[in-house]
Amino acid sequence: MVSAEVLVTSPGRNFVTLRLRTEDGVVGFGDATVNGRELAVASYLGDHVVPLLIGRDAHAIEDTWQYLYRGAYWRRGPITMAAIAAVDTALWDIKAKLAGLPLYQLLGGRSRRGCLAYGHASGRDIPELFDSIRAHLDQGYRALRIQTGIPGLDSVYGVAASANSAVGNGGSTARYDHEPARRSPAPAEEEWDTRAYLRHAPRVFEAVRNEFGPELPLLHDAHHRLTPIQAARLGKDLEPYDLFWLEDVTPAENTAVLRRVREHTTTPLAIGEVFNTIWDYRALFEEQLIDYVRSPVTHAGGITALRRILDYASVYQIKSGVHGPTDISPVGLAAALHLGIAVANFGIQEYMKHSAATDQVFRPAYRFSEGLLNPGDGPGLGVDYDDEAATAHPYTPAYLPVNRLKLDGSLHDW
Ligand code: CS2
Ligand code: MG
Repeated sequence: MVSAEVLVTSPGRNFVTLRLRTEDGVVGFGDATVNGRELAVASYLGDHVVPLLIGRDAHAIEDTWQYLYRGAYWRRGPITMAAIAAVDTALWDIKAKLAGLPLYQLLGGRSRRGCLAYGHASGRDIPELFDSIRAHLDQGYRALRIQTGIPGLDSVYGVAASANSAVGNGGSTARYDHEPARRSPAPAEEEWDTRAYLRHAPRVFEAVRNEFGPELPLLHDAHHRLTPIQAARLGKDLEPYDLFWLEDVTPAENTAVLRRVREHTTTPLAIGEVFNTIWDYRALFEEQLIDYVRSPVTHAGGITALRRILDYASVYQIKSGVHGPTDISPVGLAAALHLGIAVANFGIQEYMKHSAATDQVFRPAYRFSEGLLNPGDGPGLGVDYDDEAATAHPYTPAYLPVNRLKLDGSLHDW
């Protein structure tokens, strides 16, 4: 490599991108965005990784991965792994461009017509939710994540603030309030009440099944907020509504608790959007405690690492369910789609459309049609970086909210 640039832009939300360039002028991109901690990973890359890349062989993807992972001594962690992911993704982009092939061809070729995508349907109440579901179905979605407001709580993370919100797409496919971060010098504070949530969630899914029938795959995200026994109860209570998955029921540090959840429910479980290595999944795979892997390319150490995780998962009939909110940049999403189109154990891909301003910077080639995402057939990842458009959007601090219990203001799990 002759150059490695760390690019930070904020077309509505912050993104960190690595651009590598070879001596013959081939350019590759990698996503290193860590929502709410963007400058930490930009500094890790700029201070500690970029100097090691100049002069390295751009073809040596595996060796570079091992060099940055084993060589750092301080292994794992979201910042380190996002930095490695960006290098790895950019090197795959370069290799595919040099081969003149879309990246998925280097990963084994096409295994399916497209990657089944799920969108985010939400509403403050059930009528708003139904509007949002209808709007998504009209746009072609064939699987939907369902989140709603909870009676007694002013706002709930993952729910669009208003069906007519001017933010994002507008109408009843509006982005939710924090999208998923909010530009401000400090996190917003939200109230949380687990008992109210546990009472309300089954009613929502009952209403959705009554209105929309048994076919539509429905997903739900509990955002790490439950204890093991609460999670077990939610899984059991949702069984009649046949969820595609229930996501992040408990905090991610203590994965052993999923044994307790699994003992009690046949609702499929998904976890891993905040994991960063294959080791986080070991017990979960070997004991078959989960059904879907949520890691994105961006936070799991790149295409090389996520491919390895998914191969390991396949031994246990566990499938991919890659994280795809707007804080995964178009570069990270493109990487997921090339992997998703190729691997045998693809499950589903989260898809929360980026803003028009974001797409102007990255110019992604991927397309959504009839519920499926396709990465495009040009050489490489199929993304670009428009420096002029990017510079018009300087970095702006933004944070995810925090939760405090409505009962007494204690800080609660996220
Ligand atoms: C969510 C994300 O998409 C999801 O499943 O959990 O919105 C998540 O909260 C953000 O990506 C956090 O950065
Ligand atoms: Mg999630």
